[in-house]
Amino acid sequence: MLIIKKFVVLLLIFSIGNVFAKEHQVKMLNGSAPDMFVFEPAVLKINKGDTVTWTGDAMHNSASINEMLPKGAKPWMGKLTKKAGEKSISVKFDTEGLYGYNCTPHAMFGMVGLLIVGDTSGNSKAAKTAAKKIEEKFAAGKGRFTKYLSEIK
Ligand SMILES: [Cu+2]
Repeated sequence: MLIIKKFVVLLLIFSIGNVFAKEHQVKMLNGSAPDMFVFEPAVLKINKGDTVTWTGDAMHNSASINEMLPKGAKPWMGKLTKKAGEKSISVKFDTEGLYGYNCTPHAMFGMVGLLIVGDTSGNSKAAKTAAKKIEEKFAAGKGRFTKYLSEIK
């Protein structure tokens, strides 16, 4: 009987954890200038344990920016795809903080995004400083990081 009770409790804990872990999607949009090559939403707030999947066509990818990774967080890089049978990059976030990422072929055009995972107090200052430096080198999409950072409440 005790074993069954323990099992039920474990099962409950497991399913509650799953209920709270959400799946999010970031799309790649390609509008006309100046909205070419943008991630949508470019600023996404999620909880620790949530997963983000990027969707779009294969000329784009999603890659973490080293200077904008919270301490202990794993870097990622993977392609976007719409092809049947192929999977776009998907990342589960287990470390809280402010993340910056880009599409490596279009980083120079300001194809960047921000992820706010839970509490960002650990690295938000460092990530913001890095973002402003990176933004100075953009050939297009100038000011996007500044705009995105201003959207963080
Ligand atoms: Cu791109």
